[in-house]
Amino acid sequence: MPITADELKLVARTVRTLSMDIVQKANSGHPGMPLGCADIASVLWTKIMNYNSDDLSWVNRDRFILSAGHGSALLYSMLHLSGSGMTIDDLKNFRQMGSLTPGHPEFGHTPGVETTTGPLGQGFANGVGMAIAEKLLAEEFGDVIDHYIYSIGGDGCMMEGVTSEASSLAGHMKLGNLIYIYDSNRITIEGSTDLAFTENVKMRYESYGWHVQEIDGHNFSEIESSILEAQRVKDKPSLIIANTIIAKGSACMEGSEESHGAPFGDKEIKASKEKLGCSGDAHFDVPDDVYAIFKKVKDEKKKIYDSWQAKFSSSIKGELKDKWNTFFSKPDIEKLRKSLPVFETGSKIATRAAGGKVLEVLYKELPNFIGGSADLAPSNKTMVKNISESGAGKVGRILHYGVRENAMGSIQNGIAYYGGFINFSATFFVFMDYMRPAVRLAALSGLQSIYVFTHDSIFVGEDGPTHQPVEHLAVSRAIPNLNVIRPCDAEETVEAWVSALERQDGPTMIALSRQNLPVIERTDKSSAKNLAKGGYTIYDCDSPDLVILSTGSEIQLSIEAAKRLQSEKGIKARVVSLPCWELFDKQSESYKKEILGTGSKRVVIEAGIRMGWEKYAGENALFITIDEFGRSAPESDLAEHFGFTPEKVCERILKYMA
Ligand SMILES: Cc1ncc(C[n+]2csc(CCOP(=O)(O)OP(=O)(O)O)c2C)c(N)n1
Ligand SMILES: [Mg+2]
Repeated sequence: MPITADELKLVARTVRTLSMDIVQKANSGHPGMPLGCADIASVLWTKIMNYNSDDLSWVNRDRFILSAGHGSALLYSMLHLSGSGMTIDDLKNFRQMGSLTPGHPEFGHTPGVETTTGPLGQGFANGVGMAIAEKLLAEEFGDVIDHYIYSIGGDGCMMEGVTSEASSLAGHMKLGNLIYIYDSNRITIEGSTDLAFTENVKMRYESYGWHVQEIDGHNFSEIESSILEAQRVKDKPSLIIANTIIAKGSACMEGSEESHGAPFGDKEIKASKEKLGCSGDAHFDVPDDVYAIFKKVKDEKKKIYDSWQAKFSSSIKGELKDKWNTFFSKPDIEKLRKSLPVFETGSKIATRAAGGKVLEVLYKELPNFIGGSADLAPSNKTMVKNISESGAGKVGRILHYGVRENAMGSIQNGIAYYGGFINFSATFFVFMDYMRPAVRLAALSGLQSIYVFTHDSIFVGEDGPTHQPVEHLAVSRAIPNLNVIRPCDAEETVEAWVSALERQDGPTMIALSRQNLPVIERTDKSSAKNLAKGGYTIYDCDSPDLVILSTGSEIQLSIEAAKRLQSEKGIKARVVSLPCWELFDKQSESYKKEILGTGSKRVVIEAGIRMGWEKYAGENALFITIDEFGRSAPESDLAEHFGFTPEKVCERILKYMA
């Protein structure tokens, strides 16, 4: 029995009363958007989306992204009504410590929440990543994968630059599985969009190559028919501009920016409920009829789910099943190790080039390994031959993001949210600034987004300070739950990748050099495998007079300086490679003490700002760091100017020791 218009009306009314109550009880939150989008959400959850509320991780479910994350009360209401495990008590605990209903949706925290949203625009960009993942998975496994990615975003999402970048790429790639609904209420926090947003969104999206429709977002049949039309358009992503009224259904708040981000107050809520034909005194009330409607919806959707399961069993078997399992399980690292490159001690290779050699193996050995650069692949060394590439109207395992770092970070998170793939992005380290919002969200959401950031210091050289990161290591290390790895040579680069592959519950950043670096001479004790511990002694001596702490390209310099101090001055120095602070911090106190030594003399050598190093070296250490912007000059002149030569380093250490 199809859902009738009266039933939809009842569902939407319940979404409205619930959303008002949720925000009121918390005494904080955003009621305007949920009321304005209640009609759209009711259609989506009852008539459009395929899902199984008893199996929220079903691979072929339609994805729903609330890009306007402030409207979380809407999503939580839908998760309750659809029987996805959210209870009325959860709704009553909106925005409270430890509840399943935080202020903005958090992936990994609340079952049924597909992406962490709140920073506007992110959700729309995440969806593009999901759409890419869906298409790639369908290419591998056929039509057992054939679903849509739906999202609702508001004026704010439409204004954000990240949305523009992502939408431009989605149009180019013809991601027909994307169906975005723009909650065009023409209201943002400061008032009417006339204040700051008067462009023609329809024309803009048409020029991106999208299929665009405009509807009355409160008319059930227009909502449904526009979505069905969007589904039929296979070769273009779809935007449905839904003209809505913020706070629709409320007594006095309709169309007002005041409804955006504050509870209505008891009086307005009572009046609104009465206007909607409900009791003004009932709170968190869900009529039995509404539960009955969702029972009916669930039964219908279960049939679709069951027939999909049958199709899956009959089509994904034998070798295809094995392949499927490689997509959805952790890679066998020990097996992979047999194929990973080894490098000759003393030979010189830039860590970005070593990273490129690793990528060749990963692309070959792991069918679910994908990624790409923001138009810097030749410099990042991320191009691999004979691997499918994305382009106009097609997806590929090598993604050409174009010059769109901002969207790249968020699209890559979308791929990670989706699951089944291991994915990386690449650019110059200095341009990570353009993707910081996404890096932060990957860390917050525990996503395996991997970053290949090359040209990791002033030793970029002639391109000058615009292209020379100095504060970027510190900025990255400041982000909780992000592993920042700066390998010192090719061997550590291999181990950095191993670490990134092992880590499935958070992002890993690999900072790589432009310039050639020698492959360091190692003993069993100083094996690069120690990178897994974050830090280790790479050059040792008995009872050292001082300990040098360093990373990346400055390790060779540190070892060279240590050798000179010993041979010329009889000063004994140990060099500690600390490629990943976050991993080192997880080691036992005794291990850390053993590595850092107990003496009072410590030297830090890193071509970046000093910030943070005090934690390992103490305040009284010598800091050979770069606490200003670099210069446009050849690498050797920069080393001379900033004191990163063995002579200058030894000079400063001698002064410090005295
Ligand atoms: C990147 C970012 N900037 C600013 C905000 C703060 N903010 C939250 S909602 C909002 C206005 C959103 O307007 P719209 O999307 O039209 O939502 P509506 O008021 O219609 O619900 C702003 C500026 C944010 N969440 N994210
Ligand atoms: Mg708005």
